[in-house]
Amino acid sequence: MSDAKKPVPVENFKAQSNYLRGPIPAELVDGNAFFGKASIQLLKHHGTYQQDNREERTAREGMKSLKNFSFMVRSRVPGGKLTAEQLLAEIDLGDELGNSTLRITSRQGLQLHGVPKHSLRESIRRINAIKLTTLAACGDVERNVMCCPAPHHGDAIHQQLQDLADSIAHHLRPRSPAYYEIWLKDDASGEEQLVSQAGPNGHSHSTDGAPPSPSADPVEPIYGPTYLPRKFKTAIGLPHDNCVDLYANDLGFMAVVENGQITGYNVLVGGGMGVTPANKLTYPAVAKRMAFIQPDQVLDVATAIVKVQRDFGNRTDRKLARMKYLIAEWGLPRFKAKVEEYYGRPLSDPHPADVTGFDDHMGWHEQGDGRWFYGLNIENGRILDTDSLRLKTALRVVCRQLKPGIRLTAHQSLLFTDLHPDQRSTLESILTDHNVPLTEQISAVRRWSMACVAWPTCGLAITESERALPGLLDQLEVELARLGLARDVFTLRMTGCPNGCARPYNCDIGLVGKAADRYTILIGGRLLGDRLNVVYRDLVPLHEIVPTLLPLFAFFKAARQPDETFGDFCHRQGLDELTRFASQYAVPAAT
Ligand code: SRM
Ligand code: SF4
Repeated sequence: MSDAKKPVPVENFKAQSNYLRGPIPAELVDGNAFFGKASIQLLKHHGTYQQDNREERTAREGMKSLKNFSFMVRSRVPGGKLTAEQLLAEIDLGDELGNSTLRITSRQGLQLHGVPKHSLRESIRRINAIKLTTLAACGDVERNVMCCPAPHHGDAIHQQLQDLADSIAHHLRPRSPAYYEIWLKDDASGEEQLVSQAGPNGHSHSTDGAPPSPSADPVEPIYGPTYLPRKFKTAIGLPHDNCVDLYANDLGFMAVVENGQITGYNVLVGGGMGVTPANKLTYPAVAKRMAFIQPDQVLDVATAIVKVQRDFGNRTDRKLARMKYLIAEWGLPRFKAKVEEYYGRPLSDPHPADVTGFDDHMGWHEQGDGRWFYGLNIENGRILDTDSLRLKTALRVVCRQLKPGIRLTAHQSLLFTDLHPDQRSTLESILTDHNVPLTEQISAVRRWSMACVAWPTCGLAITESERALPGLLDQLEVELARLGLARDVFTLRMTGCPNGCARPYNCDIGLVGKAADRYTILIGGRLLGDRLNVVYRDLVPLHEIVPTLLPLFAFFKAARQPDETFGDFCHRQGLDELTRFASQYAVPAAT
C-alpha cells in the first residue's frame, strides 16, 4: 500500500466521528427523511443502511428523480440462535415499522426492510429490548459470526461451536458507547436501556491481543478509532458439515474432531466473494489454510489476525481493502509471520483434516436428547404472507403454540428446535394449513438454491435476484425431472450484482447479474465451497439461462461417473469439452 495515496472518504468519516457518533445524533432529529453522507457510512456500524425502494423513484420533468427513503435494519445473530419470542418480535417489527416482511440472510442474520427514518430509533430499541442487537451487523468491523446451527445435543461439539461463536462475537464487538447513547438512552431519565451486554457463555479467555500494546486505544482496544479498512467475516464449521461455507470468509475456524472431542481448529484466512468487474484487480477468493491452533488460542489468534488487517489492510482503495488482497500481496508465509508476531508465538501448520461434507439440516432430525428439530426451507429467506402462502402467519402460530427454539441457517432457512415427539404432527399440520410447503415437498434444486435481496431495495442491484429465482427454478425443475436428475443435489445461487451476497462463486452453478436482465453463468464449484467456479457464459438474458444450462445437464446425465456431483463433473470436463458438447447438443423435441 502506497503511503502517498490518500485515505478514502469513509476513513475520514470514521476518524472524525468520535467513535461512530459523527453527525448521526443531530441528523436523527433534523426532520429530514434521510441522513447525510458521513452518517450513511457510520450508520452501517450501527446495523442499518439507508435505502430507497428503487421502483418507487419518480422522475419529474426537469427535476432529479425523487427517492422515498427507508432503512434496512439488520440484526446480528451469532450462529443464528434465537428464541421463539425473538422471532415473533422481529416479525411484529416488520409489520409495525417495516414493509411487512422479515428476511433471513445468508449469514444467519435477520433484516427488516422499509423502516422510515422516524421509526429507526424505535426499531433498534425494540430489537435490543428482546436481547438482540444491530451493533456491528454491518460496517468495517467483525460481522455476524456464523456457526453450524444444528442443535445436536448428543455430542458436546455443537454447543462448543455455538459458545465459541458467542465468545468471538462478544470479544470483537465495537466497545464505543456511541450505540447506547444514540439508540438506547432513555431521553427522559438519561438512563441507558437494559441491553444484552452479558458476557458470552464463557469459552476461551483472552487478553485484548498479544503482545499487549502500550498504545492500545482507550475506547476501542482492538479496532482503534478508524476500525477496520473493510468488513470482516468469521465462520466456525466442521469438516463433515461445512454448512457455513467456511472458505468464503475472511476468517474460518474448522474444528478438528478426534474421539468425539474438538482437539483444535484449522485456521483459514482470506476468503471473500466481492468483485467489481470494472476493476480488474478484484476477484473472488476461497480462503487459504494457514495454521492449526488449540481451542484456548482461538480468541487471541482471531484478535491478532484482525489487528494485522487493521494495521496493514488497504485504506486508500475500498475495492482492494478486504483481507484477501493483503494476503495475496504479501503471500501466506509473510501474512502468517505477521500474525505470529502480533500473537506472540509461532503457530503450527494446518492439520490435514479438511471439509468433506455439507448438511443443510432440513427436515426432521433427532437431537440426541429425545427431542427433535425440523429444518424448514424458506425460499430466499423471505418471511411474508401472500394470497397463496401464509408463511408469516404460520411462523407466528408455531412460535406461540409450540414455543420451539429457532436457529437460522446460512442458506436463508430456519430450524425449529427442542420439539417433543408429540409436537411433530402439530408442526406439520400448522405449516400445511397455511400452504407452507414442507421441506420434503420441495425439489432438490429449489432446496439447495439461494438468491440475494437485489431489487427493489438493494442500491447496488443491477438485475433481479430474489424475485427472479423462483420462476427460473420452475423451469429448471421441469427440465431436471425430464432428464431424471430431480433428486441430484447441487447448489445454485443467484445474485443481482457481482458483489456475491449469496456466495455465487464457489457453488455448483452461480448466476451473477452483470447488466440489465443479463447474467454471468459460472460452473464447476461445489457444495463443499472449497473451490471457485469459472465463467461458462457471460451476459445471458434471464430467459435463456435454463436453455443454456440444459446441454450441460444432458452431458452430465450421459457421462457422469458414479456419485459424481454436477460441479465436480463440470470441473473434470473443463470448459472446452463442455462447450464442444453444448454446441452439438440438439434440444429433444417435446413429446
Ligand atoms: Fe452483502 C453489500 C445484502 C451477505 C458481499 N449486501 C450489501 C448491501 C448492504 C448493499 C449495499 O452495500 O448497499 C446489501 C443490502 C441489500 C438489502 O436490501 O438488504 C447486501 N449481503 C446482503 C444479504 C442480506 C444478502 C442476502 O440475501 O442474504 C446478506 C446479509 C448477511 C448478514 O446477515 O450479515 C449479505 N454480502 C453477503 C455475503 C455472503 C457472506 O457473507 O457469507 C457476501 C460475500 C462474502 C464477502 O463478504 O466477500 C457479501 N455485500 C457484499 C459486498 C462485496 C464485498 C466486497 O468484498 O467487495 C457488498 C458491497 C460492498 O461491501 O461494498 C455487499
Ligand atoms: Fe445487492 Fe449485489 Fe448483494 Fe445482491 S449481491 S444484495 S444485488 S449488493
